[in-house]
Amino acid sequence: MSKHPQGVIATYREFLPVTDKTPIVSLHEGRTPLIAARQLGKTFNPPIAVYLKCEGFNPTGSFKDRGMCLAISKALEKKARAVICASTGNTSASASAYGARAGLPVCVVIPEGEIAMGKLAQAIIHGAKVLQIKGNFDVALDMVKEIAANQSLEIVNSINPFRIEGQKTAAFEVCDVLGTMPTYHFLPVGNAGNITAYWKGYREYKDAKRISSLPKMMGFQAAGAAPIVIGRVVNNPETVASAIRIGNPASWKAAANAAAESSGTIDMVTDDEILDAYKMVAEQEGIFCEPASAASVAGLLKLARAGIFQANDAVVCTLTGHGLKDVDRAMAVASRPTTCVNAGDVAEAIRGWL
Ligand code: AN7
Repeated sequence: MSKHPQGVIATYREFLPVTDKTPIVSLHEGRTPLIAARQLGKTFNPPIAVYLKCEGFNPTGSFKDRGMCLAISKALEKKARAVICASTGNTSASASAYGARAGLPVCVVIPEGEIAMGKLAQAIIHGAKVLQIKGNFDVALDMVKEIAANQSLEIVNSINPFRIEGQKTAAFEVCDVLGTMPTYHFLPVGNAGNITAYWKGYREYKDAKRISSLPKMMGFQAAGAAPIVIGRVVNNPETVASAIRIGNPASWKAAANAAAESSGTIDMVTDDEILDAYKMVAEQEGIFCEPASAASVAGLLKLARAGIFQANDAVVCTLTGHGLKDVDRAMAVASRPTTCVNAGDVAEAIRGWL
């Protein structure tokens, strides 16, 4: 086997709650690229260094794989008979893949018609039991909590602490690659597990003296689904960013703490700002993320306009999921529609193009 450890548990074992008895279920998640966004940072005044942590490069195309690796390994260790989750799509895709690999049955409960088709396809092809409900993510999560308790199933939503443990490894990777910590870390916020996980990771790296200070945690909700920002549960959350259409986040308090303790913020961006950022990273940086992921970049652009940055700041934005999960959205918003021409007219069509 490789001399390099593969997967987040092998790489960061000393920071994770595993023992020799834990059967490791890994798809070689993690070690995702941290890519300098050269166009983006240049446009600010002053220009700053911006990096994109491209979590869409994980095995199932989202950051969920880091936490799922831990959660499924621990479920196997305790000999769970099956696992269950509610999901806006990515958690269900990841649970289905890791469950398949572990030989554990997976049940996913999702809002009917509200998750991106790529994510639904993933759950189906990996053989999960897919239950679509009339109701949003928050309703699905409430249901899953109740059913899991009654039928002794293992929940693999981020209320499972092993999910947060695995996801904190993304913060370790950022520091390992930069050789230091960023000044700011921007993230989309839905159920608020990921910002909680990054904050835990950064604090543990500081305690271990791998970094000398902590970044400011900058979380962004979609304006139509921004309970933490407005300070109350949103009963009918609405946003084009279906992954973060969540009105009552499970890690609400932990996320608010991460922002407060780090002198960061939890703020919101409109759907238009999200889609502008989504197109910008695709057109100018060559990276195709899903709409929810672009909330981090939209937040960065919003605060850059407000003039909060200084010349030496280094900013990381996490792009949480891959754009190919939701091709319908890409087709709907792309700046350049396709043109159909007769084969004989291609040369002529190109002439007017550049
Ligand atoms: C692409 O899959 O909640 O704040 O059920 O898929 O940790 O919830 C997905 C969330 C951001 C928000 N970006 O992260 C689910 C689910 C993408 C996501 C988030 C999600 P959290």
